[in-house]
Amino acid sequence: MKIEKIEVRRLHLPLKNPFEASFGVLAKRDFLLISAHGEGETGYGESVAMPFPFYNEETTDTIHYMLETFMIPMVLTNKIEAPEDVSRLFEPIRRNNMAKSAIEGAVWDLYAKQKGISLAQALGGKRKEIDVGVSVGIEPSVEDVVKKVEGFVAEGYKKIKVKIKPGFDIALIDALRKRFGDSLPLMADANSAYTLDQMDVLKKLDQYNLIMIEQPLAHDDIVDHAVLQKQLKTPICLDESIHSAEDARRAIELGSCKIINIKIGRVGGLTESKKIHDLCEAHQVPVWCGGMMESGVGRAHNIAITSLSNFTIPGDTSASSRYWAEDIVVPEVNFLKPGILGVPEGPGIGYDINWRVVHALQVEEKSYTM
Ligand code: OSB
Ligand code: MG
Repeated sequence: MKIEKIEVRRLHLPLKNPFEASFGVLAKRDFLLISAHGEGETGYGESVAMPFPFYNEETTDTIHYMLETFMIPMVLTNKIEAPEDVSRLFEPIRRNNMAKSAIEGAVWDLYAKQKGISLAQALGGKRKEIDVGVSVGIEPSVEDVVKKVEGFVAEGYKKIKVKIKPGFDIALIDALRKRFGDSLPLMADANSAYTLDQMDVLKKLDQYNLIMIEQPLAHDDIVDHAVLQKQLKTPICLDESIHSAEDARRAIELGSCKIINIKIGRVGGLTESKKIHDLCEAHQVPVWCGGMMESGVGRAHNIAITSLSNFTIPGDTSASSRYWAEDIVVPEVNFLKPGILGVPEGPGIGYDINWRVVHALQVEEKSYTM
C-alpha cells in the first residue's frame, strides 16, 4: 500500500460534563487527529492519551513528539504492504503505545479504504451490531451518580460502569443496588486506587454481585491482583496493567484476572488488540472494549474491533450524545436500537469527518511528506 502524506491536527473538544475518575478530572479532550493519505484515499486515527500522565505515562505532547521524531518518518520511508507491518516496524520502540496506535489506526483505516472494505471486515469481525455500556464518573454525591445512572438506564445502555475511589465506593454501590436491584448489569472501575491493605473494602464490594471489578490495584501490578482474585468471587478485569499480548498471557497464567479490557491505544494499536483478543479467546477469557472518551474517530475504531467474536461483554463505547454537544464525525455515533450500535459496512471506519467542526476546534495543523 502507498502512504504519501501524513497530517496531524491538534483539537480541543469540550465534554458536555466534566468526567472524574480516581486519577483526576477531564473537562475536554485534547487530542491529535491523524490523516494518512495514499492512492486517493484518506485514513483517520486519533490519539487517546489524557492531557496529564495520571492514567498512563503518555500525554498529547509526548505523543506529538514521538510521532514527529520517530513514527511518522518510519511510516513514510519504509515499505508497508499491510497495517501489521506498521506494528512490526514500531516493535523496537519501547512503550509509547498511544503514539503508535494513533498512526497505526490511520493506516488500518487507509488500508481498508484502499481495499474497498469496512475496517471491521479488514480485522476479521463478523458481528453487525454491538451491545454497549456507559462509564459514569465520580460526582459530588452518591445521589448525583444515582441520578446520572437513572438517565443512562432509561436510554437503554446494556452495562453500567461506575468509577470508584476510597471513600466513594461501598455507599455508592449499595445505593445503586437498592435503587436498581440485583439484575442491573453493574461494575466498578477503581483505576488503581486501592492496595491489598484495603482488603476489607474489596471484600465488601465482593458482596454486590458486580459483573467485575476493574483494575482495583496498582497500574503496573499483576502479582497482587492474583492474590486478590483468589479471595474474591467477583471477576477482576485488568485495564492499566495490560499493554500487550505478552502482558495478557502472563496475567492469565498467574490468575490475575478473569476478564480483560482491551483499549486499542493502551496496547499500541489494532494489530496488538487483535492478538490479545485471539489469545483471550483461546483461554476462554472474555474481553470488552474500553474507552478513553474518544471522539467519533476513535470510537469508530472501537466499534470495528468490537465486531470480533470474543468481545462478549458490552464495552464503554457510548453514543456521541454521552460526550459532546457536537462530534467530529458524520453521522454522529447514534444507537441503532437502545444500547446497540451498528457496525458500519461502508469502506474503512464508515464515518466521515465533519470538517466544519474540526476546523472550529483545531489549534494546530502539521503536514509531513518524504
Ligand atoms: O479507566 O476506563 C478507564 C476514561 C479515561 C481514562 C480511563 C478510563 C476512562 C473511562 C471512560 O472509563 C470510558 C469512555 O466512555 O470512553
Ligand atoms: Mg478502566
